[in-house]
Amino acid sequence: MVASANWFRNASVYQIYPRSFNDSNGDGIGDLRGIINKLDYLRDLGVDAVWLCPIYASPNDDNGYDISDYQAIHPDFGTMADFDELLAGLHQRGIKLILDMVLNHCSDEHPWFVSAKSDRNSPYRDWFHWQPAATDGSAPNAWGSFFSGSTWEPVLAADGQTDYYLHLFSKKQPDLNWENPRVRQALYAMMNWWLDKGVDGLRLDVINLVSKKSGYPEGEAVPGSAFTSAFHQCANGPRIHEFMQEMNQAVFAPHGAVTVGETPGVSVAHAQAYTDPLRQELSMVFQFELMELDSGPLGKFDPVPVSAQAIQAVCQRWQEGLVARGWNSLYWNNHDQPRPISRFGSPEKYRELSGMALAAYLYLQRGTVFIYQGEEIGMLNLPWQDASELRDIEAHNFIREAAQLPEWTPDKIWNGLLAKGRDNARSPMCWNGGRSAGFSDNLPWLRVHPEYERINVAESRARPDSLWHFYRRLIELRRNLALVGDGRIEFAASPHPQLLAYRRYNASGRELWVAVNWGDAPVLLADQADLSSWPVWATFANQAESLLANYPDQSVAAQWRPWELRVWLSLE
Ligand code: TEU
Ligand code: CA
Repeated sequence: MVASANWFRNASVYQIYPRSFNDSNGDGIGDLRGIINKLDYLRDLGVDAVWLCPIYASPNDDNGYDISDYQAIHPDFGTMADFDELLAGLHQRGIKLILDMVLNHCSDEHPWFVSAKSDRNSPYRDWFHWQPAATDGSAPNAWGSFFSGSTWEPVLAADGQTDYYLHLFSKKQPDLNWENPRVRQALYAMMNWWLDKGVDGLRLDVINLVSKKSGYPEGEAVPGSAFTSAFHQCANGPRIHEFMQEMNQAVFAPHGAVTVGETPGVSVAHAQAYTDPLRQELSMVFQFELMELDSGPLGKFDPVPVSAQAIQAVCQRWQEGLVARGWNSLYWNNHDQPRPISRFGSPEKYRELSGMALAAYLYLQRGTVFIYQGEEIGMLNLPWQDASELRDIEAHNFIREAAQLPEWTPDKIWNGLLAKGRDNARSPMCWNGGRSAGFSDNLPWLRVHPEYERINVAESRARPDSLWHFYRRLIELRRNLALVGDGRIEFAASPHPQLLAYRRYNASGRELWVAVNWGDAPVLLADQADLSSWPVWATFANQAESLLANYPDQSVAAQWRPWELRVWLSLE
């Protein structure tokens, strides 16, 4: 067994978006009791931990990422007693709980901000970022928010003066001022309160944005980047590592809590600094490079095709970059991203085959795995009909903003949303072929996938060769094979652009080989020349056992079938 402080190294974490997981009381919104009712499902899948997206009191401008009380459960989700029961039920089954902490901003309805906004002399005024208007009365600088429009919102004070407050996300998500030590202490005390309850870890929302440069320098938009200039000015700011170390000492270390920082835009070098155990900052971070591969010149909603080689290049850079210091997280999707088979796989022709190939390719690398609800049954993006079906603030703000810009036609806007909109992931979990896919006995808050009768948990569990059973085996294999947690990795130069492979090895002398044909087209390696630059599968396979496969017959031939996956472990 892996030492307990490092339990996360071989672990698979299952992410739950509570609004969309399971509705127990028929109001169309998933809730904590709904999760409690599915605890045996999580045990059967075999996951080591659950990451729960925000469940706190919130006006839901951004579905709970705008928190108005960090120590209260949103009534839509249930009560604190429900929470305690959920935590106990997880622990009874040997599953750990990771809570989502939104520390960069709170809700504009949080009492801190209500006070700060109403009175310049409020003790909470300095808990936020306030700036006077520019000389012409406009916003302090030209920063653009993640959710379109300016990052600055004007507030008219009693004396007739206008001040602006900073919000990197929606205007209902004012940024907290981490320069003020009282803010940091309040957040640390709040997190300690949750950890004292027995919570095992924390996912820290956009944590690399909390240290702002003094003077809010405008900077320039970086061409070809999915992120705005505000983002570039605020990411990995001047005091960020000091803050992470202080928080580690005050909160994480005393509880032995595992942490994963959501850090858009981090480089390998940044990630080393955040996750080197000697520095005592974070256990790991979510980096975004796989998620940015399909962003075109106009950003996230301008999707471009992604090659297998591009995927391997990102994986290789991160795996090699964090091998000596630091730790990777491995994920294909979350509540902000589209469904991975729709995005990187073959949703129509080879839904399950490509789902298996994607999962094994990434999740047998070195790092902690994060599986997003529905991924294990191969859920897909939705064929949305029109904007009235969408619920996400990002989508609606984008539609409004892009409609004013000449480079965006209505078709281009809509195609971008179909491919990349966040509601794709937030559509309710499909449990069975019954009413509302078994998610609710009422009309859900967001449209159910129209193919729920074909793609659902009951169907997938009933079929031994399904994607669900593949995920269960993969999770088990990760946990039981030390090589997956601690082994080194070497990526293979490929004889064909569509073939990706790597091997894992450690001091034991055993080796794990993983290879995938990344595409719908079969690949035939014709001659010896091709094979010389490729792992010699035929030789290796003679002294190895097949551990996982997505075709029933694992013949080791020069012929690679569509999305064929081969995972081999050398014999002892
Ligand atoms: O996301 C921050 C983030 O960087 C993105 O994933 C972002 O949501 C998306 O790319 C916008 O294009 C986190 C949360 O995961 C997200 O749900 C919240 O909306 C956001 O922070 C604000 O709290
Ligand atoms: Ca409910």
